Amino acid sequence: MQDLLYELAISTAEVASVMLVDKRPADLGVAYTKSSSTDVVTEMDKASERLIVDRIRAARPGDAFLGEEGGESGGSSGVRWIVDPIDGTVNYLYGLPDWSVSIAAEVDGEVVVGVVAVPMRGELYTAARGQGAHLMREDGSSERLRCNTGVSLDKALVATGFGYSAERRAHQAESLMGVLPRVRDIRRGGSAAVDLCSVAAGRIDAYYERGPQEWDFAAGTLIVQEAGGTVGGLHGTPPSAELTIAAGPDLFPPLHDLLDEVGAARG
Ligand code: LIP
Repeated sequence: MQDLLYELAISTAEVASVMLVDKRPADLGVAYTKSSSTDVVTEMDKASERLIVDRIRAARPGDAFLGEEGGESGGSSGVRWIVDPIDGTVNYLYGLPDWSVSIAAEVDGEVVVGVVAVPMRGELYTAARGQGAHLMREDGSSERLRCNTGVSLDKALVATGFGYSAERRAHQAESLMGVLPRVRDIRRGGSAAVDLCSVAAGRIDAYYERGPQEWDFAAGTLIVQEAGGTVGGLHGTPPSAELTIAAGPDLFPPLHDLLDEVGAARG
């Protein structure tokens, strides 16, 4: 079954990616906003989620879904799909390249398949539990992913992100002031799923953020784990909206302690 879910996630992410690139209106605008005036949704977020859910449901009518735009919808098969139709919507709206389609499949509460498509880079990141993580490129080449190891905190290149409320951003800026002098540098890409795949690919050493939802990190965290990395929140908790951290196994503990010290899970 895991192989079937894996193939379905890959083909569905590819179809959604083609639609998001080929059918993006030149005058794309904001359809509506959610938690704040900067938390935007475009017609393409809705169209992508509809395409993904309809395509998977046609193949597997009994499965459940959690989608960023459509929320939860039930099923009886024990399989749940966790879908972010466009992760990095603001990047997509502005025509920046770092947006992605993120699809994870969960069996009996455990994520076993994760796929993140980054169409503007021609890249598809995939992982199946126990099978490793891979990067497939448009030119047909692919490679097995291994995250960076042996990186000390002061030499770590760390990605992070900020929420959609002014109050949350003020807290995130405060904890960032504590982080910045203690690491090599910070990157703000705009898509949690892309950032997590960059950790898996060794393009950055770590990622942390307060606020990402399950659909932002479900696929990416499996890809990091299958690339040899560690993911979690504070004090042994799993990744969550409270705080999501991803890093190489030796960098995770000192980064965890720094984030705890600067209050990154507060506010
Ligand atoms: C985005 C996340 C990103 C975060 C943004 C936003 P969206 O998700 O991927 O990490 O910093 O604020 O939440 O809203 O584009 O799906």
